[in-house]
Amino acid sequence: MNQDKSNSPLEGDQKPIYLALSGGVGGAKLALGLSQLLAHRLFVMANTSDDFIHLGLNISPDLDTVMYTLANLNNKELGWGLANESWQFMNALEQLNQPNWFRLGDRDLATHITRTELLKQGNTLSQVTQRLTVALDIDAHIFPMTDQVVSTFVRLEDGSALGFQEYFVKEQCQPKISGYFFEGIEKTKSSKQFISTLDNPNLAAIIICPSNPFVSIEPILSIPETADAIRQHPAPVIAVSPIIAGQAVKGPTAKMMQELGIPSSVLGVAEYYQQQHGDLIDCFIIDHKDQHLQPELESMGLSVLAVNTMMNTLQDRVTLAGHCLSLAAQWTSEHKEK
Ligand code: FO1
Repeated sequence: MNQDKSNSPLEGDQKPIYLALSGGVGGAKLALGLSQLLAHRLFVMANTSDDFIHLGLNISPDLDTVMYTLANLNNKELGWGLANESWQFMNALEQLNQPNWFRLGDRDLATHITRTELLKQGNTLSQVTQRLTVALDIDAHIFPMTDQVVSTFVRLEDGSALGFQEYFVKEQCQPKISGYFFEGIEKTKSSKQFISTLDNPNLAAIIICPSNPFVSIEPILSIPETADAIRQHPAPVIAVSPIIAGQAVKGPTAKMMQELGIPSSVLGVAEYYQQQHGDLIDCFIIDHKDQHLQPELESMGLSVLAVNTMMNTLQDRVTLAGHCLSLAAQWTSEHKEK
């Protein structure tokens, strides 16, 4: 079992390290590809504004998806939770007429019970996550974006607000949204691992995974001082588009874009990031189906690479991860003085 989970630069290890910002499924797929190439040299900061308390348990869906995927324990059919799951607990709960819209598998329950108990004992979410990743024998360093509580809400057309899991799971993303907000974000601080990863002289690139730009990546970048700290870092910031030919591979990204009045295309994603965060992103990886948009993206000052971004197989994930690393190296050699 890998016991070395410290975030300090490994002694005598001058090899580059990489920071990935990730939401759930799409982000976890790229993180898996990166972890195959980098092992302990990969640092994954996951969104925690999807987190909520359900049936008294602290659920951290994106941390869980990244952890289970990197441990190769993820449920590939569902896209969340653990493989080889059983549902005795849910069946018993239904018999007691308790809410069953959010499904907790019998094996998955162990994670939520452990997290809840360790948090109750006074551990931070970062400490809990570190214990879980060590126990699951994951080489990469996975940590939450913050140790404070942040909660995503979507704004509905009638002006009311709906908690993210209720919108996403209970309502299956059906209601039209007019916006979203992250309750508590202004009081949060970046996790210590984020700061120590940015301070690590071996940090070679920051990779924005192909996760939902609005409700997965935006909460991370909205933590006070986070986007500025990333922008000021000399390493390139590489974003991988979550949109291919106008469609999201999975999840409500394209639907949300339409409802928010943002064109559902790689251009819409790039323009959104630029409007929110200026010149934060240096390089943009798009699918070759969107290659015709490359000149327009380049005119926005982005270095663009068009490749296959559809990650169906493990090999697809590793290949895309390899493109991220090569693009980072190329950008760095061309921009020695950022
Ligand atoms: N997603 C679902 O669509 N239905 C569920 O019942 C469900 C349960 C669940 C339990 C634990 C967990 O960590 C995640 C779970 N998810 C479920 C996934 C998750 O809520 C969403 O995919 C993310 O929040 C979006 O990134």
